[in-house]
Amino acid sequence: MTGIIKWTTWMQNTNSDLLHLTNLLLRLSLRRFDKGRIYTFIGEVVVSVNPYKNLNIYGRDMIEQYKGRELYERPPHLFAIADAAYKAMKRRSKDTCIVISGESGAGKTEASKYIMQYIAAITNPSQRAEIERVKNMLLKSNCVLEAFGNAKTNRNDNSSRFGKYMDINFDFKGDPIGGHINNYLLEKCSINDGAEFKAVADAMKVIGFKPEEIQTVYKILAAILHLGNLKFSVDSDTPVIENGKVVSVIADLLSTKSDMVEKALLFRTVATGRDVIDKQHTEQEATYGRDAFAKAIYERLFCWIVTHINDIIEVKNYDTTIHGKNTVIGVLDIYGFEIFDNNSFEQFCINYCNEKLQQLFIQLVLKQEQEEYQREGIPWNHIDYFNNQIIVDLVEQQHKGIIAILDDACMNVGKVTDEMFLEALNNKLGKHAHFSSRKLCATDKILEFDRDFRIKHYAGDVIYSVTGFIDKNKDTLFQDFKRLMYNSSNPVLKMMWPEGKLSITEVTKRPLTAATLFKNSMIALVDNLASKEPYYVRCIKPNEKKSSQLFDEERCRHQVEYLGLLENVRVRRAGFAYRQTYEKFLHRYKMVSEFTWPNHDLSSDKEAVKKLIECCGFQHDVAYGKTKIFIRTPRTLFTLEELHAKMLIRIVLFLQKVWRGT
Ligand code: AD9
Ligand code: MG
Repeated sequence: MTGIIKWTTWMQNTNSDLLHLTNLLLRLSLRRFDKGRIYTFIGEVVVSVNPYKNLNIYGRDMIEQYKGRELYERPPHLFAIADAAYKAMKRRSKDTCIVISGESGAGKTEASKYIMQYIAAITNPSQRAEIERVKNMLLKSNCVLEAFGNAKTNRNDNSSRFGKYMDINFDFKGDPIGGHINNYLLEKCSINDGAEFKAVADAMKVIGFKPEEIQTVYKILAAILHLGNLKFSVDSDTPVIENGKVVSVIADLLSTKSDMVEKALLFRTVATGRDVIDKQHTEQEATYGRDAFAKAIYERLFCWIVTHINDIIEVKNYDTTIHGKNTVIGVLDIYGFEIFDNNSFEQFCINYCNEKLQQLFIQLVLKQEQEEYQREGIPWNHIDYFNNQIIVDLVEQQHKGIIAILDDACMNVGKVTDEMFLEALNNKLGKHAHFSSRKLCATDKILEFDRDFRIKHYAGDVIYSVTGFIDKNKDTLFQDFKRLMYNSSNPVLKMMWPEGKLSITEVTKRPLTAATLFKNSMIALVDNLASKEPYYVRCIKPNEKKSSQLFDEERCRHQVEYLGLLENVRVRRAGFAYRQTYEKFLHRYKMVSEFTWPNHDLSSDKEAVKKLIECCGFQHDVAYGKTKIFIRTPRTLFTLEELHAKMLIRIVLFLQKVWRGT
């Protein structure tokens, strides 16, 4: 419990600078980490430090301790934030969302699982079988997606290579009735070794995949592994397949013919005017085609699994005219800011995603908060914060942003190279304060290579190598492979490749590029989150060694900075935890004062609220705006809630007496 009390008290008493804030947060986290207390509150944000060991803090007894309690009543815990989001959804019919962020291995996915488990545990008090079924589906679908979307990386043994946003829908009673998953696939090349084969197959069966579908899934995975073993050599300038046997194995697994697989690997059908010809690949093209094919099959498989799960878990038979609005809690488990030694297209996308989330945070928490104080005429020291909209624009602006410039380069006919893309960046963004490259500042020692460019992100500078940007963005798969899959005799596979039915002369529309697809999905995600009441979980990875003993201060300091925690703290320090219009506030609490219950005779609701607050002795902890009362610390609100509850009981007892005539 002490984590939050000491912290907030300190925050109110000091005017320390940012460095001090960081140090304090670090020291506090370290002390708590040492004692196995991995959670800390900053306002409604839970900061979590990965303990790298199993803690006995997620059991049924713990769940009972948080169920229905107010946020600050119990020590900081994920369950407290899950309960807060659930209560807001249930009491006020508000759609809410929990945004979990942090770097790879910081504990996001574990946190999202505990949140889901908590919600599953506290709902369905009447034990209805249908609700149990929905909950079971939601939990099992998580397990299936992890099996397909996770991989062992050097930063995390169970790294999610996709961002996941899951909506859980609730009925008017607050019981889950279905859900929906959106995935943001990051890498299309990492597959698990199949050790969990049985567990995953069982989970798929429970969710409702048919046996032949499960079999197809495993055949596709096997085919991808075999594609990885396929080798080309060059014979008289043309590529040939070295290990032909592999081709027939792949053809078998994909329910197609060996000669057709071989042809798709070595030739490309092109339309020249009215003629259609088979053009032989170079060895480089064949290798590129093979890898693109393997990645595309994997991507299709993953998307098909998500779609299938969504079909099964979507809300069914809910009549809003009878049952009222169904509400939603969204849980976002998304990759955090990544800075590696070598940063490429994937890191560019991830870091752009984090800029978008930071912008959302600024809009929802910082900007809105300050604007509201101004509107209400509350004295307020303006907090300086860096508005990262300029970086979001640098990446996504139409015609002028990096993605638009990349797409332009990819549209060029003829051979476009990564260097040409970099040249275009230099020409168009040369004067941008957040962009630089070696060509633009030759004296900059940090920019070591000609192929590098640097973005000054809100979280720090990241140097990206342009190598691979064009290929990864185009993400082209020769139409021949799509036709090959569409003509498979396996109906599940065929269904995954509908555009394979187009003949070469019909294929004219250029598919959207990878970066544009990612950008569109990020814009949609942020719009969706912005419509909900957000709660935040910020995960910190204490060290690179996956150790439960080490707290690497330097690494943690960096994370504290880029998770936006300091801005959080500063707003909290200066701000108010709760605000409400005078009318609504009176409606809820008027019974706690004789001056306001049952009605007041003061000149306005505002005056009545002032009287009520003075009666309770809270005048030091509130501010009065034009239309709203602002309460600084949650404790005041809890005390008001307690008084309200006590008065309710007294009123009920009184009424019972009246009815009984005693
Ligand atoms: V990545 O971006 O998907 O690569 P995550 O999701 O942030 O990453 P994850 O939740 O997978 O990290 O956590 C990494 C590992 O840390 C887990 O496999 C656990 O071994 C360990 N971990 C994380 N959180 C906890 C926890 N609350 N208790 C115990 C934990 N161990
Ligand atoms: Mg994860």
